[in-house]
Amino acid sequence: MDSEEIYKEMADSIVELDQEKALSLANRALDENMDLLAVIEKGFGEGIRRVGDLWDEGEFFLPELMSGAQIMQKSVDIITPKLQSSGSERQSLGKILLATIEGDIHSIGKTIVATMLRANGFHVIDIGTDVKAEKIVEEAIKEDVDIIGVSTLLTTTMINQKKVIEILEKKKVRDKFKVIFGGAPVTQGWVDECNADGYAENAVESVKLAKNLL
Ligand code: B12
Repeated sequence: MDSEEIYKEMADSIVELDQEKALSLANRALDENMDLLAVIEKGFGEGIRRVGDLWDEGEFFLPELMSGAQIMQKSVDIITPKLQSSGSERQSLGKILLATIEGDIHSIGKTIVATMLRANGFHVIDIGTDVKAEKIVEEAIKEDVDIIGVSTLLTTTMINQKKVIEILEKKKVRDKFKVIFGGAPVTQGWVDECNADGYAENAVESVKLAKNLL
């Protein structure tokens, strides 16, 4: 089986909600020294997006969506230590605070972004999901980070991303931080409207963006 076929098997394992197959493929990726980023993006990531589409089309219900997400998370957890170790010995390129905004519990994409940033030499502080804008700003000031990254997957919570900028402006500390947004509904237009500093569509682009900003 070539890599493309294995990526397809990985995606299928998520759609089929077959945990045993997914975990065995994640271990195989480690054993065979596969490109782990491609494994996440083209393999398991493609699978969870298809699960989302099926949910959208009414083919899947919430239990299936949750089960797919859990299998995806467990598969990524197997790969993460190896991905991260490649960045651990380098000097830190900068400090980044990551959070999913208030009202939103989606964590998979943010966790992948955190992993990739760490693997590329950034010091990442991930303060979790459903985090209030006030708390994000408070932590960013306390930790004296260079970049604040705010994730959201829901259109209804995008507005809370904007709050982060508003609070920074109100506290007169906006120029101390670069603020980046991410998550499927985020666009350049939204970034411009909020006066943020950038957004990235995936983990690889997030690393490029962070490097460019610092
Ligand atoms: C998995 C999933 C879940 C899981 C989340 C598990 C978890 N721990 O994360 C569960 C089942 C819990 C869930 C719940 C819900 N979900 Co949901 N979910 C998804 C799904 C299928 C996949 C998301 C995902 O993990 N994608 C894979 C990752 C790798 O991609 P990603 O998240 O986009 O992240 C990448 C980029 O966006 C970017 N990125 C992400 N964050 C950041 C941050 C920064 C700073 C940067 C630079 C980049 C960046 O890089 C990442 C890596 O490449 C999507 C469908 C989809 N197509 O996205 C729906 C989806 C996001 N969910 C949706 C909904 C509606 C819900 C619920 C409201 C359902 C409900 N009725 O309860 C709840 C939300 C509850 C809440 N308050 O948050 C909708 C949102 C619709 C909308 N437009 O608002 C979607 C789009 C499904 C759909 N098609 O309708 N969900």
